[in-house]
Amino acid sequence: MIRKWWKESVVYQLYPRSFKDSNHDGIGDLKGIIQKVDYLSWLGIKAVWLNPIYDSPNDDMGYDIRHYEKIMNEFGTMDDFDELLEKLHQHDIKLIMDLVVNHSSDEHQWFLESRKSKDNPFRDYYIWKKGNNTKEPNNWASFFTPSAWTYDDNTDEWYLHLFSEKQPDLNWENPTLREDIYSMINRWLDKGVDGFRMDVINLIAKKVGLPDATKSEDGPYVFADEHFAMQPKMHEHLQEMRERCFKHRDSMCVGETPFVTTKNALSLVESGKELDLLFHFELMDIDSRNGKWDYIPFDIVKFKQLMISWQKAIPWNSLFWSNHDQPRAVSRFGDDSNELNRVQSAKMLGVAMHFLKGTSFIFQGEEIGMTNYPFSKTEELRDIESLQFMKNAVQGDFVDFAWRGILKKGRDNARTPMQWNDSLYAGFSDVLPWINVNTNFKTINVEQAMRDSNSILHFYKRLIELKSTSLTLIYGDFEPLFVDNDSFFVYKRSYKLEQIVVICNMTKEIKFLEYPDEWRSHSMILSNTFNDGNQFQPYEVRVLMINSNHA
Ligand code: TEU
Ligand code: CA
Repeated sequence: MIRKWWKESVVYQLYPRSFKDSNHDGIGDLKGIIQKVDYLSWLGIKAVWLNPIYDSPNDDMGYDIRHYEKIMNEFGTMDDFDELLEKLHQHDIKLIMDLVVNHSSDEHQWFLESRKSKDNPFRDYYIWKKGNNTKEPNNWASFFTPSAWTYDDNTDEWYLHLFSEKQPDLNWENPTLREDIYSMINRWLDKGVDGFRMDVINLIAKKVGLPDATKSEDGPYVFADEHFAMQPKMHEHLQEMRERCFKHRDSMCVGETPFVTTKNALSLVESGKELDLLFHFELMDIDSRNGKWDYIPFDIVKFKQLMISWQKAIPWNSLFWSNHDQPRAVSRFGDDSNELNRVQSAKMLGVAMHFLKGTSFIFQGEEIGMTNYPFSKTEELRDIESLQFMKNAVQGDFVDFAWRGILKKGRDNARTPMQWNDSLYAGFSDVLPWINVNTNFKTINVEQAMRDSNSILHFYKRLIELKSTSLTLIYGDFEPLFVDNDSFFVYKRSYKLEQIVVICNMTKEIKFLEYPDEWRSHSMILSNTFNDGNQFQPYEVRVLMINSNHA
């Protein structure tokens, strides 16, 4: 067991645009975060992952970077950043930055040069290709636009963008580009940054020749993950990056790796020569049928199978229910239909996920059980993914299906302002925010939760304390129990003589579960009811310390 700070730290994912506005423009900023470091410290957070704060036109909310070493104007200055970093470190909190190097903004100096001419020195920083007569070079679809290619008539070639046309993919086959990326990373690390969350980092290598996707999906454009995800050259690039940037540092790298599976995940994290951690998407796709918008209900049995398989597949997981791309966990996997169920299911979900083996990532607002937003008109949407989808829906006449999908799975659900108190705009700002505050902010906010000892917030504080201090919950072995039960998620964590059992009734019904004899003597270390016995309330969670010497 090799101890690492990032194995013993609960990470708080902070979406700066929606966290706290300090200068009355309705947009969150770094000075606003500085004001809240004491709150994060009180919560017991030991690391913060900041979504991108770099200069950006915000076509994709900062995931389209125009300058990798300048702070986005709306968020403040590099002095603000230095002050934030110092304050976090003073509170013994590490800082993980977001590294978006699969693509840049089309307003990045590199791309402005690259598109000037075919023989420009920066031409090969990006992926350009002649078309097929007047058509795209291949049939690849983009995450955000129908085709992954946009024609540039200045040089009569097309450029590749797996995301929006304002996010041209960088050409990782170009060693000069790679050198520029590594020196940028090293300058951030030399400033004292403690690691990176690496955006779609397993997409950086594309199959040579960029062949057509072979999947038999209907429609002119097809998702080509077979040609741009987990390619062999990706491992070479990650190993080179590790060697050039991270090898001699006590840093953490977590890769956001769509399409990764339990079969190939180990290749990214086992050697220590590539990533420390990865985010897989299999839980995030659990309620999707044909794509994310085709929502199907959450299936507990599938959830259990998936989580158990991932606990076994890699030695160290990343544990998260949601992030800035996903709907709110309590609305999606819990029950926000009434106050009791919201509170109980949020607490149960927190334990179910975060007491598993791995590094816990808590998304801002999860600790107070923030819910999805009741969007009702397109003007309320801000996310390029949802806006593009709604545009396609209007053209394709499937608006009802689109609204159902956006309400359930739209990324804006996670991006409404943090709810600090019951004042206008929830204490996030004193002017109209860039996106609507959730209508329930008067009852769901940090100040209210602070006053209520039975709140999700106080429960999360205790949960975070246990996850940060118990060697059993950090390093203990994982053993699934009652595997075939379709209502309870039960598992044991054991380390040396200590055994902790987690029992979650994941349903909204009263359910029964008999304790095995060896659990008879136990103490309750965390619960959302403090009942005992074989009857479990809806969404009841219990965490037992088994007194092994009385076994
Ligand atoms: O997300 C990658 C990604 O796959 C998501 O776009 C996901 O497929 C989608 O959001 C599901 O709804 C990363 C960032 O987290 C996301 O915010 C960016 O939009 C994207 O990359 C491009 O940088
Ligand atoms: Ca602001």
